[in-house]
Amino acid sequence: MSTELVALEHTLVAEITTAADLKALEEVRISALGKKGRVPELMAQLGKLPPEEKKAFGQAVNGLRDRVTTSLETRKTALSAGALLEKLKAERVDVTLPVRAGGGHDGRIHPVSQVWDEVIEIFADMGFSIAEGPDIETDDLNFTKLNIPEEHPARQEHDTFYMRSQPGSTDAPLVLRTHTSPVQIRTMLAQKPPIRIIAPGRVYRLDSDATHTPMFHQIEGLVIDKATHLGHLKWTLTEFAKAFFEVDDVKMRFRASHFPFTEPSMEVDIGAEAIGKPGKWLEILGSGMVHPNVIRNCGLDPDVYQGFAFGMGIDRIAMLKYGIPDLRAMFAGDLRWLWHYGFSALDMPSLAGGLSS
Ligand code: 2NM
Repeated sequence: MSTELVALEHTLVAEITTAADLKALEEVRISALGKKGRVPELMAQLGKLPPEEKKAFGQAVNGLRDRVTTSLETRKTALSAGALLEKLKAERVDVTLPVRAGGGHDGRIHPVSQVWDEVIEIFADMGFSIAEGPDIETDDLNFTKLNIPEEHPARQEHDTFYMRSQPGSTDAPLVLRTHTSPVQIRTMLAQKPPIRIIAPGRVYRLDSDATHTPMFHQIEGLVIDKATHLGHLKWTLTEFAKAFFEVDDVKMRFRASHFPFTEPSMEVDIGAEAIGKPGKWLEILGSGMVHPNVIRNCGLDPDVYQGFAFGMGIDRIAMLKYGIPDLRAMFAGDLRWLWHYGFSALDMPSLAGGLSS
């Protein structure tokens, strides 16, 4: 190999190993191997050589180019690792620092999250466990097991989001759950009573106007045991209403209603005194004694076991408690709204501390 080539290789390797960062290294690469770089320049001389020297020279330049390429890659790997370490060091965040004071532009807890936690706190204190299930359910768990027959209006397309398990599948369609009741069904299928659970979660209905959003949040509850009766239902829901609205006493009205999965069924209103609007009734939830068919569908003997269930819209009771006028603003993602209606991350609901203090 000519001394010229040896000298160039030494120069290039020296430049590569001393390149201080990825940018400098890239400049070396361009000046060495780029279109007008020193190595292609050498190759261009090939044409001027006598034929008997061409082969050896060409091989020598190729060998040089390969070794320079390898050095470049090795250095690039080393510099990248270093650059990552530098970046990690520079972007280090001390999460133990105190919260920055004031400004009002710090994070806020969404009212739905706040009320979700408040309701869970109340029922956990009464001895309920929290159960969860998937948002995508089978028709069987969302409807059939709940004593909702084929021809029930809730099954019609206008209420339910149906989906196929895969494109073109002819399996029974799946549904986005229209309530969290399938969680109660799963619980009864999986464990023996006594059962005391609440199931908070997102639910979906094909319905969108001033007072309905296609996704909303529910908390449902279920109590099953051998001697559970309507008195337990009334006490539980009255205690819940007092704790949730943070009042010593609350007027309750249990209005006869109808749900396929309960018998008897009741809608529950509270006297609006609880939110400072005396003289009016406000509907807060639906409830009832679990229908014997539902208990049987879950493999339990309705002559042995009975119980009650209830369900409420988290978004709706959040609006009632905190005076939020517009449902759709809840999910619009407007930060000004969140700064106004949101909660401090430090205001975690606790019964001892006052739920919303
Ligand atoms: C409601 C109202 C009344 C309910 C019933 C059941 C189950 F699974 F036990 F049958 N879960 N949830 C229920 C009862 C839900 O929501 C307005």
